[in-house]
Amino acid sequence: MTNPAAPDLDAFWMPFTANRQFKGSPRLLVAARDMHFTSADGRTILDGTSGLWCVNLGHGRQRINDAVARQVRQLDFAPTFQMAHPLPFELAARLIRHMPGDIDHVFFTNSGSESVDTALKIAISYHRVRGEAARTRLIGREKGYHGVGFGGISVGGLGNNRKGFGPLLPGVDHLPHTFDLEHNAFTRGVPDWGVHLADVLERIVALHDASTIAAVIVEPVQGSAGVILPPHGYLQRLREICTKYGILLIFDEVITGFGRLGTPFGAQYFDVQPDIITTAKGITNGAVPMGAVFVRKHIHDAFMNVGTAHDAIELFHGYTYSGHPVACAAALAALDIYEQEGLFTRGTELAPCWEDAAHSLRGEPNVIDIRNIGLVAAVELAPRPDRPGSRAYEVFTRCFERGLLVRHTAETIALSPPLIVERPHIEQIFTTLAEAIRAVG
Ligand code: PXG
Repeated sequence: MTNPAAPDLDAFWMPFTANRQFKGSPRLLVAARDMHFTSADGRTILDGTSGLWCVNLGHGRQRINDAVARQVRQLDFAPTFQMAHPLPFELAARLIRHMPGDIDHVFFTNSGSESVDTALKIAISYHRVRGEAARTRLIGREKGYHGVGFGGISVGGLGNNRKGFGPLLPGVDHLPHTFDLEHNAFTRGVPDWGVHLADVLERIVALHDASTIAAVIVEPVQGSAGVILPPHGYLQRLREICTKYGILLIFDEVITGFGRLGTPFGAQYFDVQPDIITTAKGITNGAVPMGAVFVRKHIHDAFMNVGTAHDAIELFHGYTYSGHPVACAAALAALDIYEQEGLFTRGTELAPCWEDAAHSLRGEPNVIDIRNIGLVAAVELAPRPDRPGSRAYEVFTRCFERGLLVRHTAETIALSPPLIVERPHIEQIFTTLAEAIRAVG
């Protein structure tokens, strides 16, 4: 019989992974509870990253597990195309109570990538049903990560995720990113410098004409690119320019949603009203794949009031698993926990302690920047001239050996623990990380 802790590693083509390197020295996780994983060799690993930014409530939540088990026994699947079951209606009605402003409808997907493609399609289609069919251009941002669909990589701004895949979507332009060590290194929270970078949107509008632009999509805080924060006033400025020209503003909140910043969504943290919000990850606490796209009233209304026949399908878009019963059951149970345990806002309480702990790493060898917001932090390391990225990778492996899971991309170590994190965990995270940085230095 195959040992489940030591399977044959060959056939699984791993995502976003150096497969050959990994399979030479694998790191396997076999169990998880609350703040910790258990590794295949029986060690306890503190989860400093909520899995991949998704297990916001901590691992193995009984309420979610029970709900999933019950649901799969009662109704494993039901279609939502011209048919339905009660759960997505119940879930949608409850979710929109936590959304900012007049966001009042939800389209369900299965991942962040699908949420992004759905949002981009809704944006283009919205203008079309209103008689502005020329508004098809999409504006993303350098260093943006919007998943891996062709829509998402087209508006995304990470070169490695784009360069291998041909010409991508036509009619896409990009805002500049806001990463700047010269002005903003070691800023606590949101930096002061850089609001003028939002004004580049005016130039993009002048270049293409507003009548051709459907939407601007940004992450309120860029996650995958290594935690890049919007300068003070930057998102407000984007909002003003979008409003001025009738362009939809999409916030991709796959990471910033569900309490990560200490508010239910990033839109509330920054007090900026987007037209569409894309989500995934924390919606089910990562237990079952699910995503959701939230839209403001006027967007949904535009599709319902176009004057087409009552029996016409309003949007030719959807997934077999949109509103899947098991995903809905997991999301409803997760929502109970967010609400009952106050986890949408717990980040606000812990943020000062988290910020101090993160910035205590200033002065450690090769640390050239530290960034933080809510329960997110990033430590930027000086690249080795001959092998960029190798330092962060070594810090990551050393942390793992010492019982801490961190995330590394290029020269950034990113941290985003479950929102149930306690002060001793925070201390352990940054002590272990500091030791690893010194050892690798
Ligand atoms: N948008 C944003 C803002 C994301 O962060 C996606 C879309 C895509 O979601 P799916 O569910 O299709 O993967 C994401 C995903 C990391 C990391 O460590 C981040 C993501 C995924 C995996 C790793 O930075 N974000």
